[in-house]
Amino acid sequence: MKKKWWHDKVAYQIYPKSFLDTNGDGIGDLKGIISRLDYLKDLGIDIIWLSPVYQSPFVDQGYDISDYYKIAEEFGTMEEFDELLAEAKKRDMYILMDLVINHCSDRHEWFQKALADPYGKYGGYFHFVKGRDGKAPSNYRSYFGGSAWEPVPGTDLYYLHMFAKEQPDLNWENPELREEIYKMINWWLDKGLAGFRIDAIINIKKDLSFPSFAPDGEDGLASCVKMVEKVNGVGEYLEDIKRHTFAKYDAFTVAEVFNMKDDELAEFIGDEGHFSSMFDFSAHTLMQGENGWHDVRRPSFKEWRDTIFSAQKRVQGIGFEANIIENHDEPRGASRFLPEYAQNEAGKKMLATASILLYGIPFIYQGQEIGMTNCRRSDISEYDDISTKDQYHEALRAGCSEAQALECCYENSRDNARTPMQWSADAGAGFTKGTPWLSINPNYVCINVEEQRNRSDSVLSYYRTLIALRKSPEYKETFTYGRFVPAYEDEDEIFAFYRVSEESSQDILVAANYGTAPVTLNLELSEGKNSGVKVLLSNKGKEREQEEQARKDGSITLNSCESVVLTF
Ligand code: TEU
Ligand code: CA
Repeated sequence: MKKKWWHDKVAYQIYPKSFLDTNGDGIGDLKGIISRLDYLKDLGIDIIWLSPVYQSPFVDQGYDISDYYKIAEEFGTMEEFDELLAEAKKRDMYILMDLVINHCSDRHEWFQKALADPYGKYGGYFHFVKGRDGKAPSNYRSYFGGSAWEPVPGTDLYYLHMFAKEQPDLNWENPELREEIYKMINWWLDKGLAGFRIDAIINIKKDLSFPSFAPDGEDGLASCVKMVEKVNGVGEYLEDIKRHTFAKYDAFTVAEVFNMKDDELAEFIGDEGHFSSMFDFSAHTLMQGENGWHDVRRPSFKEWRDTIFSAQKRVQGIGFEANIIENHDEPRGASRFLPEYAQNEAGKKMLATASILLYGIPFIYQGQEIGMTNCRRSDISEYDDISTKDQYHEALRAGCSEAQALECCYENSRDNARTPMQWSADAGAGFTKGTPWLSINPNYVCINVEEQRNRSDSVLSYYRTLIALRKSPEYKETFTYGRFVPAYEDEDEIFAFYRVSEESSQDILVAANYGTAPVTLNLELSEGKNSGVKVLLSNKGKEREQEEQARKDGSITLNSCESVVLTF
């Protein structure tokens, strides 16, 4: 594998609206981000991904862009953005923006002009398609519910929107549109961006005959993802984008790809792949319900572990995936992946250990480093997220009571991750002096940065130590390039793997006990190697006694919610 500048980096996702508000309007802003760069640097972060900060009506929280060349007023100015770039650079940090090019906002000038003249130049920027028998061109259901087609007023045309109706899909078949997008990407890269996180990109390729599919719900519609899964040829677009933009800048790109075909991994993220990296969502997809949040299933610990292990094995020798516990579209990982008895600081550290030390680029989502959790709401009106509202009603339609539907939202809502960052126990959680745009999780009084910052056994301190270990000169080679090898797979409640490096001749074992009973693992040491065991990290501060046991007995005992990182 060719070495790249970003291989050994640790990344952090900022959801700007909820990060830090400096002017009291209840909305996070660029100034807030600038003022916390030192906090992130201290945590060990190299790369920062900003969820969209472009001008937007915020129907889908900035994923509906009305001007790709402007910063949203709510967040600040272009001067402040430039200052953010400069301040990051001073600290050897890299900024990624979110690239949302499958669709734009219906408020975008292109779409407004298209509506005014559907058969003119800008009509061709979108999928304006004639209805069939006075109905929509096909039976697609959008990702946010309802038909993916919306009538174009005053015509017999419909426009396609795979997400909200305020997010019309762009027509990638049109070379003029592609040119416009490339120009825009290069404009940002010229400013000094390090690259992009690329939104929903697999959707850009459409089957222009827009075939209908057998309905998969009582609404008579079929998920639009069916068309995406069937159509071929997205790779040509992706290659074209790369060649005209990213490749010229050695940019780092991490793509949001669902529904990739199995044999396409190398094509996507191999040495010459379309992207630098893409997220491993396998554990998240495993948790999805077939028909929505009301039938989400709770997989067993083993299913979850084996899913992550398969993804790790699959990517070996091909490229680097980006590993996440959570993001702005997912519930909080501590609430989702930890059994009830492990939803505490030890459990959160255990979860972090594996995620950060897996093979790939770790991405931490804001608040994960202090162990933020899902947030309970007592009424649907307290949610903001468009997809939460859709899923709530979907649950009611499927026969759930209001209380049950709310429970689905508590467990799955995207707003769980979008509540304001908990900086302190002050009113407004240190996030705002005004009224927050989305109400703060009441547990901010105990879970917050200020409380954890100088407490040496806090989740935050542990993240700092964990990242420092991953990046330490001694172990960096192994944690970056070392092979992933599963360990103790026949143990039902142990999550364990080796990182093995021929280069540094190091073997590192990472092991965690997700069960309730203690487990003793015999270390697979060759004769006389006991004395060489070194415990690098314990989530319970038990480095010394674990090392003693390993050296004496060649074994390690992990109590419930205990994890260890050791080398031999
Ligand atoms: O997400 C794409 C995507 O597929 C999501 O719709 C996902 O299935 C959903 O969030 C699960 O509830 C990206 C962004 O990450 C998301 O925030 C945007 O809403 C979406 O694209 C549209 O831009
Ligand atoms: Ca603000």
